[in-house]
Amino acid sequence: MYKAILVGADLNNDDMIEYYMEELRNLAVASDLDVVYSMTQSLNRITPNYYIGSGKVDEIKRFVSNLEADLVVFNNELSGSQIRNLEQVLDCRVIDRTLLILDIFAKRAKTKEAMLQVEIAQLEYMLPRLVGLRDSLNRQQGGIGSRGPGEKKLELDRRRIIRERSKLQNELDEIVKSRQIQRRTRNRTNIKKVAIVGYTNAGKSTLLNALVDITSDNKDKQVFAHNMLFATLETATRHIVLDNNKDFIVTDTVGFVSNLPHNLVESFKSTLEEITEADYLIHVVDTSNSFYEQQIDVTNQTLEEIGVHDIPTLYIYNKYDLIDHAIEPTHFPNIIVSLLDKNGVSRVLDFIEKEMFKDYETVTLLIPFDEGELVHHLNENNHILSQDYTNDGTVLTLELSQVQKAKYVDYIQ
Ligand SMILES: Nc1nc2c(ncn2[C@@H]2O[C@H](COP(=O)(O)OP(=O)(O)OP(=O)(O)O)[C@@H](O)[C@H]2O)c(=O)[nH]1
Ligand SMILES: [Mg+2]
Repeated sequence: MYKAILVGADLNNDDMIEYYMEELRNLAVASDLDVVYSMTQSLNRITPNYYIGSGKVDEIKRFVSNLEADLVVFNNELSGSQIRNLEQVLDCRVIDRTLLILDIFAKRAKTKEAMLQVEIAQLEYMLPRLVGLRDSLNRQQGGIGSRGPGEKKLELDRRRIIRERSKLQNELDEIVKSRQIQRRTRNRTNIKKVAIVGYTNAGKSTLLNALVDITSDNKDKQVFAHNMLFATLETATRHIVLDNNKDFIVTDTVGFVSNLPHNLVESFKSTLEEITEADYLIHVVDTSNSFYEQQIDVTNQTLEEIGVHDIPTLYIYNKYDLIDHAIEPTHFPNIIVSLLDKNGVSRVLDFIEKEMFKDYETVTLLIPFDEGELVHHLNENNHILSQDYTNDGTVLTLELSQVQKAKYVDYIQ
């Protein structure tokens, strides 16, 4: 295990610095680093050579040698020459937060699409930093940043990178195109689409699995849920049918972290599209994290950045079993639960139903006998409250959405 020292420059006395450093620590652990020390420096402005002041660099150097650290991880994004200058003085590898996140993503990517997305983001990160990175990767310690997904060695030749990037982009475009076609043919136009969003490790995949589990017998539709940052990098979509025939499509996708690298957001655009196209968002919050309020803000800021505005959102304050005090939710509508508890999941389902099918209305339709097909269709797809036969046709009392109501307006009694 490599020993790492974390360094955070606190620009303009940002009151989030403590939170960012905690996050950086978690990212480092997720990348199998042993964090031996963490330090911050208040900074009014960035110095071109080292980012931080040279006095601080000397201090870090002492810690590196006393603690025998293998690498120093900066919370701030460094330029190629800053990386090189810092490494020369500190005599160990230096990486930044972005490279660390890219490294975790590279480790986690499993599908072809995710691998391409990560590799494109890595190449984009490297292009403006070639000089610094070349020296850096020649150092043996701390194998971070030299490998793409699937242990593929990344090359540091400018022209080759540019060529490789456009090749990968073409491959990705092909995959994305075929997935979009699949999605369009699969989805009925009027079916509600729900996207599960939230900070990484909040319990999004756990929610998807629990929803499938409670509404169907199909156990092989479970996705990977695990106590690690960025367990999910790919999108999984499931069709949920409630007892009363109301149904929706739910999508689980990649989690967020603050300052998600811009390149990464860009290359994951196709994955994140599932969120921007949703009718509802379910925002899962890990209340056992003492910074959960900040995590909600980070998630909402990231959603804004990817172009999500005004999608109705249900907040799930999750992992309530892990805390021993009451919490006061600040976002509405919300529900406080533990997704590991079956009762909790039923409450979530009721809550989703109540919030999402708000526009449903009980109506009575009279359908002539020669339109038996329609009666059959409504029985299959809607919640029927009663059904009677009169001389004029079938009388159905059922729940309809406003869209359906407009469609069947001629039959309404
Ligand atoms: N104690 C407790 N653990 C939970 C609860 N919900 C989820 N977990 C655990 O939290 C961990 C992360 O859950 P995931 O569902 O993988 O989280 P995620 O939001 O999908 O995370 P990423 O895909 O990494 O972004 C897993 O180990 C879950 O078992 C809960 O209500 N209580
Ligand atoms: Mg997940």
